[in-house]
Amino acid sequence: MIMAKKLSTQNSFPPIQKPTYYITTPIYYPSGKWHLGHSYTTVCCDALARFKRMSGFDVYYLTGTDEHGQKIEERAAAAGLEPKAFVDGLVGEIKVLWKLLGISNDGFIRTTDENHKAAIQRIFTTLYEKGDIYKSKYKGRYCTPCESFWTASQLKEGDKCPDCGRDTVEAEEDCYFFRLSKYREPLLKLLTESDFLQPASRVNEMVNNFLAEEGMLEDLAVSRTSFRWGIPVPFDDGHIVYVWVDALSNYITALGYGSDDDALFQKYWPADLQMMAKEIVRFHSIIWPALLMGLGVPLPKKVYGHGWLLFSGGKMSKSVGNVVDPFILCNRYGVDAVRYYLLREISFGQDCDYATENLLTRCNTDLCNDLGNLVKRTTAMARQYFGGKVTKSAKDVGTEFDAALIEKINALHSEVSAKLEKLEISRSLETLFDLVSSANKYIDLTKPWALFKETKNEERKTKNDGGDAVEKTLNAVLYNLLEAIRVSANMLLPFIQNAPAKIFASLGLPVPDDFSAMKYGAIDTYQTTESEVLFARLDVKKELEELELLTNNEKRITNNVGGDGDKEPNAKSSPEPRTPNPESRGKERSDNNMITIDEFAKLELKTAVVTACEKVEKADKLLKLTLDVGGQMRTVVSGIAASYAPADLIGRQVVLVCNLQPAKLRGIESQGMILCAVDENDKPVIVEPGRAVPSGSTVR
Ligand code: ME8
Repeated sequence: MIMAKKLSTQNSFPPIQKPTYYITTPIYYPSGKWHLGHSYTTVCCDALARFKRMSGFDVYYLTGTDEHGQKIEERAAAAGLEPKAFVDGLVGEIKVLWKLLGISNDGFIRTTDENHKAAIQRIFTTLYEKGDIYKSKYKGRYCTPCESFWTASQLKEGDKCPDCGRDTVEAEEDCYFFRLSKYREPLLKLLTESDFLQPASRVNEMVNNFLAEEGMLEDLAVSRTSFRWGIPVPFDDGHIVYVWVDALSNYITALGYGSDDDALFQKYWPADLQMMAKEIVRFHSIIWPALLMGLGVPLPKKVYGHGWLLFSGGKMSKSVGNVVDPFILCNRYGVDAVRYYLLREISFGQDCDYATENLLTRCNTDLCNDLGNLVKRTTAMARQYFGGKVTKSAKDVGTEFDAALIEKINALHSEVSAKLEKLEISRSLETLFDLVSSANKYIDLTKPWALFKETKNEERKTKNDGGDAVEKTLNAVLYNLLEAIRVSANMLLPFIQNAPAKIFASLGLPVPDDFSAMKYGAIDTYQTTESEVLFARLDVKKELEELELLTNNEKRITNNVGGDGDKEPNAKSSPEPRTPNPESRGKERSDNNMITIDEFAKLELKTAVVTACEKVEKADKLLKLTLDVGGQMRTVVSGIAASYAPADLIGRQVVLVCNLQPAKLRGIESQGMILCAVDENDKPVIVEPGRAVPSGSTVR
């Protein structure tokens, strides 16, 4: 009976449905080295997804990889691999990169997923049956890197691709067309009469170049016969679905559209925000909505084309080769520093020149000087003056400087939220750090050390106020500072996660998962501990010199293979081995320390990425590592616990001896050995490549 009653009560109060929020990055081409440009979009979306989750939304954050097409087919062939094996290694790497960068994606779609392929075939068939796709003949110019056909009027001077500026080739083939021209008017209306495409500056560009006049928007070739690596048109052998139809549709197929289970699609579509850089805005603001109109599917609410991260004056890009390696930056400066730089330095929507010097300076000024020092100074004073215990004060206790600080604390959430809602990401961090600066200034104004000295003043004590009033003021000052720190750290959580977690630990509080306590006075008593150093000060000159050495080393390796190093990302990207003297082949060792080249060649050494790591129970020295060796997983037990905590190793590249006989250590089968140097204290130091190379690369 009781049970029945309970159930009926539950039924009458259904759980409150949270509003949904669906956010997407582009799906990236696994065609070369992953760089800071990819990290930029993914980190921005991550900050927004985390902000929305903490604001009470039921968020679905999607990213993934765009794996089909001629470009990938050609790159795989150049690397001597099947396309699937080629992309598997790079997809494994991007997943490790996202883990390293703390990306909180809910879904990861690969266009080689079986359910995606089946859904694309259904989408293509539906559009064909509705008459929006028809068969005809294509004759014109084709840009292979962009996988785009262009009409004569669209080409740049010299028959160059209008998107990337590279040469196009003559192409003629039977193909299927999508009736894009039919959607010119609704698209024009969409772009000019709503906020669908942002920032507004991109609207003019799309309208003027593609939509303004009748006849400007031509039907789109949506099948290819010149290569095989793609999704076949289900009813016409030999035709492959155009890679952009395949790719754009990921945003709905990832939610189950076109499958037997479309619950996620029903729940999250239409997307609230689809983010990308400006070079692919045309695909997302013209082709994508037209395809959806053809399918009768609602349109995304907002498409946002942000600017580029520029390097040496041009767009940082795999094909140009001017890329900055996020693995190196994260391993050297920490994930918080890289995320903070990307989110703070770049005025969202604009282009920005990348400079490592700016990253290092941001670290030193904002993170180390402003935030790190504020936390360090405050928690040290709390320990020294009150043994760490600081309590909320009565209203009339405090200093003349309190009101301004408290006002800023109380305004922080609404001000930062308002900016984030407008996608002013960098400005929202500016506001946040304004509070941090104000708190530092408040210390200078209130001089807690002087107040403390006063509480100790013998003369006052004999006057019989025992220093109590001053002590209360000092407590109030520290309380205000702790509140400023707490609220700032709470607001920082969508942007960076490690430092706020350490801050909450030193405040003696759990890490919040929402913004419900953003007002001043939410905590009655703090029991703090002195904070560890949050951000070490970097020697900018020394760092730049060391990074240059690393980059030169990278160039040297690249020059050795005679290319831009990202053309053959898998098997062939390591330098050629030194040519052994034929005379020495197979020769006996000349003395006891020497081995022949043939003996050395027996070692199978490969690079691997650490994807998971944990301590081995009851073994102080051992760590169990899970390694991704070019898409294949290995377990290795290694005696390096004295030098590394498990978390230090996740995402790091190591060198693995792959053909070592497996051995059981503490009941775990160790399938290889990682190479370590031994330092001056006899402790192991892992051997890492001078730059991140695809996992599974040969070491020789
Ligand atoms: O275009 N600055 O994939 P892609 C800022 N597969 N953002 C950058 C950047 C830079 N220098 N470089 C890359 C594709 N990005 C298609 C997308 S979606 C249906 C298919 C980011 O690997 C930015 O988001 O070339 C850009 O739009 C995207 O990576 C291009 O990634």
